[in-house]
Amino acid sequence: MPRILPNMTDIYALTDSRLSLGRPLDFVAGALLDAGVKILQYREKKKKKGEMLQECLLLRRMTRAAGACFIVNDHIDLALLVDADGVHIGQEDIPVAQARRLLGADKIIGLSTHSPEQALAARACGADYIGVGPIFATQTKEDVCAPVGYSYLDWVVAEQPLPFVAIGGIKEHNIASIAAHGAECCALVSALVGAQDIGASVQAVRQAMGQGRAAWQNQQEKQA
Ligand code: TZP
Ligand code: MG
Repeated sequence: MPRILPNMTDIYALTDSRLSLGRPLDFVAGALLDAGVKILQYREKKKKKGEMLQECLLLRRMTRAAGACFIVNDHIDLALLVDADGVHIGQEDIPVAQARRLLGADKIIGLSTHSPEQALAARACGADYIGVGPIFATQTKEDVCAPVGYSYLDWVVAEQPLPFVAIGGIKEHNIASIAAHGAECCALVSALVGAQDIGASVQAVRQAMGQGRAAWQNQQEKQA
């Protein structure tokens, strides 16, 4: 039975200090949480472990106070040390089965996937949710694979039961379309932490997503 990722709807925000317009993490995370974001992932690729630990402690305090889920990218040790809700790992990181041995049964493990084969494997090895993408081209991730577009997303919506989050190049102008393909949760990095007004950006993204969801639900009802 997959663990339930709380709040796996709506917006999944990721940090990236390099895109945050020089603003400190507490400001950026505070703006996201004040705007009602309920899943926050700490994702920093270039920092030293000691600084990352301090930042994860800060985000654990802030997410707990806000009733939000806190996920750490890549670093199982940091997730354990700060009692995060879980980790998010990629295809080339420590495999899910080994991550599970370290994390125990109660922590959430998310796995990035780029193909139906990887989604099926994620389920078989006990991932709790999958990342689906990159849907569109993105500058945010180094070593990113080619965009998977809507074809993989449509397969995931139709064929696989794990909770999932769509990711990669998702912004206010295209999120309605992703929701209209059946995605309930979208991960955004640059569109949120890089916004001048983070709260306004969350609201705009949420509203566009709501329109896409309504279109998806209409279409489902017509087909029923
Ligand atoms: N995994 C797949 S694409 C991506 C990650 C972490 C980066 C997404 O960033 P953005 O700025 O929302 O395109
Ligand atoms: Mg990784």
